[in-house]
Amino acid sequence: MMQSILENRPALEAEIRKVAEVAGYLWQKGWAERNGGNITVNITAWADEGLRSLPALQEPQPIGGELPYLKGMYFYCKGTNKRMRDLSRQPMQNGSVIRILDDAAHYEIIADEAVKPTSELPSHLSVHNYLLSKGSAYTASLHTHPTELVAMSHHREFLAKDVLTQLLWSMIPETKAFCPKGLGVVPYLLPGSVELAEATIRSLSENYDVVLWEKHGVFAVGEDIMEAFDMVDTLVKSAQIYQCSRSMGFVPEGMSEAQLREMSAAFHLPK
Ligand code: 2HA
Ligand code: ZN
Repeated sequence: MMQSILENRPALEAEIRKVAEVAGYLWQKGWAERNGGNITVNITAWADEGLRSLPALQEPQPIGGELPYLKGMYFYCKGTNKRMRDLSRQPMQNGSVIRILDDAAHYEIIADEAVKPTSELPSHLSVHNYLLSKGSAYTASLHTHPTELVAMSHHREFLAKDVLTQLLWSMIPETKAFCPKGLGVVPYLLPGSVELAEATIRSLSENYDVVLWEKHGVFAVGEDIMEAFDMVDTLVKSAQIYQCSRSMGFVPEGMSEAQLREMSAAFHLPK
């Protein structure tokens, strides 16, 4: 049995356990068919000397651009073509740890096995580069396919700025409290493309933590993977209340403007 970098590194192991737990939720919720979705976590804070001195398992690979803030950083990445349901049981066989080289343009895989990182690596890494450039404490990024939110993104009227934010906030008080920046919207773009990565960063920079990729899924960032998951889960709860009401034959009334303002004041929310 080969040794895992998680052995004798309880803090790093706890972080990867969270990733595995979230991957299990994504599968159970039906948001992760086949290899759908991606997770990357900046684990540089847990990269001790021993981990930093591990040799590469493979030739350096291009990251698809130069991302200066990532120089010398370490990331856990879901593997390309790997399934969330498998990752939930075996995170180190369905994902790997990479090191970004000093040119900030190449990475190498260092542990546990030579599992090639996600097809969305360029977009995930550009988002991490953006977060670090802003001095953000966020370490985790999550892409998943939540059915109700993707369904809502097929309706043109819902795609205008903050229409969904207001609608989802008004379904249940917790949504505004726990997803206080709302839901950004990115028009349909080819999965894995540089254009999608750039549009995602533009939307995050308008002060959103969760953005909806039209007819595809969501992309969320947070201090850890659990926080990113919780925001998506909260938004989906609202979407379900809306759709449940519609399927019972009525348009839900929604909380009033005054009730939403009262929430913002009571919980010291930004919007
Ligand atoms: O990697 O969901 O958008 C699987 C995906 C890509
Ligand atoms: Zn996807």
